Amino acid sequence: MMEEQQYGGDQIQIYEGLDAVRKRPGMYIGTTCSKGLHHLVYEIVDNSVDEALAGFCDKISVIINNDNSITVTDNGRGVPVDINHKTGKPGIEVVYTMLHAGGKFGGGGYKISGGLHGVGASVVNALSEWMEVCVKRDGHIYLQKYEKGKVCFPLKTIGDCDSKDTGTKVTFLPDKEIFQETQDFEFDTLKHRLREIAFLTKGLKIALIDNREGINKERVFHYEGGIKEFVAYLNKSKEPLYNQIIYCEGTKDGVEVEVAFQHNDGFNEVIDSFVNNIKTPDGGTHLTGFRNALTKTFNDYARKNKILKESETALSGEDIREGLAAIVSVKIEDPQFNAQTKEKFGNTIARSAVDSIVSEQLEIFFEQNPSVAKAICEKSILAQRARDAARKARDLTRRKTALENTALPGKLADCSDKNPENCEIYIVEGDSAGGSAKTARSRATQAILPLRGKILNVEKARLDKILGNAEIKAMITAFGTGIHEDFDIKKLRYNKIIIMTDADVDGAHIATLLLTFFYRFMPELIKQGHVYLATPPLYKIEKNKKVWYAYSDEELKDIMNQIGRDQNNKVQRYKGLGEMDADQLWETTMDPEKRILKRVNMDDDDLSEVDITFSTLMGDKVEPRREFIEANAKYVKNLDI
Ligand code: 28G
Repeated sequence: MMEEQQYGGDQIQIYEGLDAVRKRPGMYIGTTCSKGLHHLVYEIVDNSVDEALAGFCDKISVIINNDNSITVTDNGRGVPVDINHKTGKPGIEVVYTMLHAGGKFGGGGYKISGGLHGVGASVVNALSEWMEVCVKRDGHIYLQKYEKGKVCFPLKTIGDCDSKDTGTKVTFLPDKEIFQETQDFEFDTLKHRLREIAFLTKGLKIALIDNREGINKERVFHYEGGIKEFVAYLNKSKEPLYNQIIYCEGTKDGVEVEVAFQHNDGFNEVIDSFVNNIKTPDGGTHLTGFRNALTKTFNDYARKNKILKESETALSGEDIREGLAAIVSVKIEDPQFNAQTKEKFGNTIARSAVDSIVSEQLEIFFEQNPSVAKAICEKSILAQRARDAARKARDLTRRKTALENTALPGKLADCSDKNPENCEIYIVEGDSAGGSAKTARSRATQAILPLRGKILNVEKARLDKILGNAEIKAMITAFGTGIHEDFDIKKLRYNKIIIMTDADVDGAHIATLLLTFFYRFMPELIKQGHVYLATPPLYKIEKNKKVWYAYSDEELKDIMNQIGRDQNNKVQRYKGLGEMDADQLWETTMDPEKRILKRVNMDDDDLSEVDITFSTLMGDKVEPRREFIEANAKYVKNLDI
């Protein structure tokens, strides 16, 4: 690839041994659960990515082997093998057996990427039952093996190769003593992060191969368009507002900036931001810089071109970002992460670097593409109007909450206990099931809110229309928390919010509509585990006046085997909640002693993935939706949204 700069093993700086890592793994990789296990792979891959960012590597492969070990290979320069004078050891041994503090190495070395904790390969080695490193360099093939971080034998040459053939191959088996909870790698978890790295590193080809017995999966990620293709991916199940993906890049004050975005015709905003290839879910100054630039440039353009008159109020950032999908990626030599969470990116120079690069290039882009600028401005103006209307509608709901009980929705059968800790609310599909539920419930602690028909799809409506919808208004007032920036979990009137729908396709659809509404308007309800799905039975089995209920086909089979199959058996398939009388509904679905509740989870590490899930499930495009349902049937069952 590129001309190699002069480098010797000397440039590496050394700190301490690896015993500390085995004693307190959490200090180095965060946790020793599944997340920490996967983190090992990212640490090793990050070294290959650094080699790619330095311009010496364009291929990486990651293999999950049958014994759950991982092999990572790159075609970089190969880890140096010459003797490091300070330690008298080969460079490779220093890299793999000595703990390097911080991200910076002595001399000309410059580490750009680096996992959450930026601790590197030696930590992975320390936490591995064994690790094997094979380097091709200067026409030779070198090998060294380690156990729990300790060298097994001095670096040896095991053969020769073409001197143009260079690279590093690392295989490691995570130590069961450390990773007690699980040693199983998840293909989808690795896939997700490797795809992200590939988007963020244009031109880099990353393959993920699962060679475990009975599995034969392979994915290759390679994006010549880099983050532009990332934005296209975020918008894949949406209708773009214009065809181009707007892209700005540059370097200022040592900050390398890359930004890409495109609006879609929806109403949600998705901006993923990264520092040195690491996602910053809480944003930071790089994101602030981008938002400032966007707001300023659009308002300037709209005023200058009389799209917005002098007398009219400026467009807010929120209006301009309606339907925006964007990636903001910066690379900086010494990033300051928040010490506790490692998430907030606090370099002030990053703000001005992003702001000035985006402002400058965006202005030029608008001059050259007036139709795109106009489309975005017009959408923003519509958003502004809708927001004004929504504010009025919301003031109305606010006034209602001020009046508390008197303003509770008429259809709500509230519970009598006033301590929210003890209370739950059933959101029930249909008035007739709602009626049975009202009779069946335990009045002290269970409230019932029946909903008529399908609720509004919040993915397809603007805020003013959503807040005007009767069913949605009823839920907001019943829960008591308010929505969006008004949301206050302390005002929640029920500890459990339970969605109870028919056990059929329509019921599942209504549940998804409700979850979409919760996710977009009160995501904390889901994040804090307050949302549940009720599980009504699928079958009632009767024999000699005895009754059983089955909640799945499997359970039906088990029960039939247990009681013996004969003509005295009566099996009834429930088609809806309405077929059960109040007693049956209580016994099977509502009695806290007997019912099955499923709690809805969401991985808040990865909101853009959740966003893609909802817009795929609820959006207009049919094809991506079918694909999603087929590929993720198991997630729907697990209720991870
Ligand atoms: C396959 C699995 C993981 C790697 C290299 C290449 C060099 C290197 C690695 O140097 C010391 C510290 C930071 C620069 C650098 C080779 C310069 C010249 C390298 C990997 C010096 C280590 N020749 N490829 N480390 N660095 N791949 N893949 O680990 O400053 S690690």
